[in-house]
Amino acid sequence: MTLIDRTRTVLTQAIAVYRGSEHDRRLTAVRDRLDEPLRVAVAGRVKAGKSTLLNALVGERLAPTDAGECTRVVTWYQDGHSYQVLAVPKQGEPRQLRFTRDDGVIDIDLGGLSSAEVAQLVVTWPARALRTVTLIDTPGIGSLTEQNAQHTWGLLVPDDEETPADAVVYLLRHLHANDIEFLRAFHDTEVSRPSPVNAIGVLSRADEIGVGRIDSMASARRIATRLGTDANVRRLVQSVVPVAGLLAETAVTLTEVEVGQLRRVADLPVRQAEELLLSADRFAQTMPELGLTSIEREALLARFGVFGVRLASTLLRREVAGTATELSRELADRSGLNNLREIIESLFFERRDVLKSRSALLALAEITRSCARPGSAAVAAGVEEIMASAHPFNELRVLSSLRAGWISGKPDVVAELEQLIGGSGSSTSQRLRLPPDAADTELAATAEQALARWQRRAENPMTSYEMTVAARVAVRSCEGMLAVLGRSR
Ligand SMILES: Nc1nc2c(ncn2[C@@H]2O[C@H](COP(=O)(O)OP(=O)(O)OP(=O)(O)O)[C@@H](O)[C@H]2O)c(=O)[nH]1
Ligand SMILES: [Mg+2]
Repeated sequence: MTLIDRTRTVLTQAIAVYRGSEHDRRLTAVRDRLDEPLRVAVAGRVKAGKSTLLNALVGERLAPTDAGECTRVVTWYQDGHSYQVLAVPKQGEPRQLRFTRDDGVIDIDLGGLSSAEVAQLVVTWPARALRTVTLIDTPGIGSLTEQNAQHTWGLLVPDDEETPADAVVYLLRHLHANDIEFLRAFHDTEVSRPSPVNAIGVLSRADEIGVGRIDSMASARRIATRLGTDANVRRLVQSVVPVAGLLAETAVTLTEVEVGQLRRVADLPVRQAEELLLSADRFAQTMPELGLTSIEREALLARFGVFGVRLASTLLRREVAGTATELSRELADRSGLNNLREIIESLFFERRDVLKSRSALLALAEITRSCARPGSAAVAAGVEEIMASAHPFNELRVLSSLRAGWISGKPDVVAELEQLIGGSGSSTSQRLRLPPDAADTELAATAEQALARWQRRAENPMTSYEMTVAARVAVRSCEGMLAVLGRSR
């Protein structure tokens, strides 16, 4: 039986046990959630660029950025057949809200409610990107009002309810003490503690790191790599990737008009263009012969940032990109968006079932702990049994131990172990460090070798206890891959 099926079975058993109680509805919701898209929250400090990045991931400018009441409300973006916005007030019934769309940006009318009165907004929007994931935009932590911070905190680290998000993309600008504290609390749960299994770090607003210089992304990549190997960070997130969110958002919503405006900059002699783009102020105010009004220039800066204008005009000048489509693709790539998408794919989507089961089992464990009923002990035992025996959870546990630095060994052995149990992605080729198009025979031969190697390590009396436990898990991972490869042949 698959992990999801086992989880569903124990949930069904729980629903029978708690029928007629206050937990009835909640358990049904937890079970339904197993089949719904993965829920990924975008979190981080105030103005870290969360909403902008969310828009880049969706491919539309849905989430409000900058000022406005709505940035202070937890907002869900989910797929659906029609466009609607629902407010869930803290008191009273949920109600539909009116919204308008201007230049692609949606503007929600809270209909007389203040942001403090709204528990959450649910935006239903037919968008391809939302078919596999429901994104949750959160108000910034450490924000203007203490109340806000508590709100987000409550969403991600609830005291009495299941965590609404299955995974989190955590935006870091510079590593801040609050960031660490926040991430710790989010991970302080049963399956693994602390656990980097469901969090990815994004070094956000990466273009600003090199003060908008054309090589800003390279600097950002170096910093992200360093952060990603920092022991404190590794305990909390799986990896840290740099993303220039604003450029990413603009790339995926680029218009022909904007490309036409950028061409004017691209057509300037290089030296003149460089001088014009020395600062945002210069770009906004000098060189009237450019043929762009100050409003147009301000608009370009707001959409691209200085870095983006520099990069995009250079790409056009060098004919790396000729059309809007080409430019959009090039900018999405260079902003780090494609890289982030790949990482979300391999660390979240390919592990969807494990993350879903994990959320459900944590919720169920909480209910059985807080409310005993005839039959609930058997449910609790069932949950325990799945958490202890299901191989994906064992992998997650080893992964967290590795990340916490509890398993020591030669660096290359530790690195191989981490990869083998799915630390960099759970596809067979990623685990075996082979290219994605490797043939099954090659995959199988490599898996056989890894199996033999890890069996020896597991049986070697000189291996430390922690490494022995981890080696046994690695052996099971190899056997699992071989079983799947055998079936497909
Ligand atoms: N240069 C640059 N500016 C960015 C980037 N991402 C966001 N911004 C700008 O930063 C400001 C805040 O962006 P948001 O996306 O609203 O940030 P947020 O984290 O959602 O903010 P709150 O919800 O208010 O906490 C906006 O003016 C964005 O245009 C980026 O990658 N580069
Ligand atoms: Mg926001």
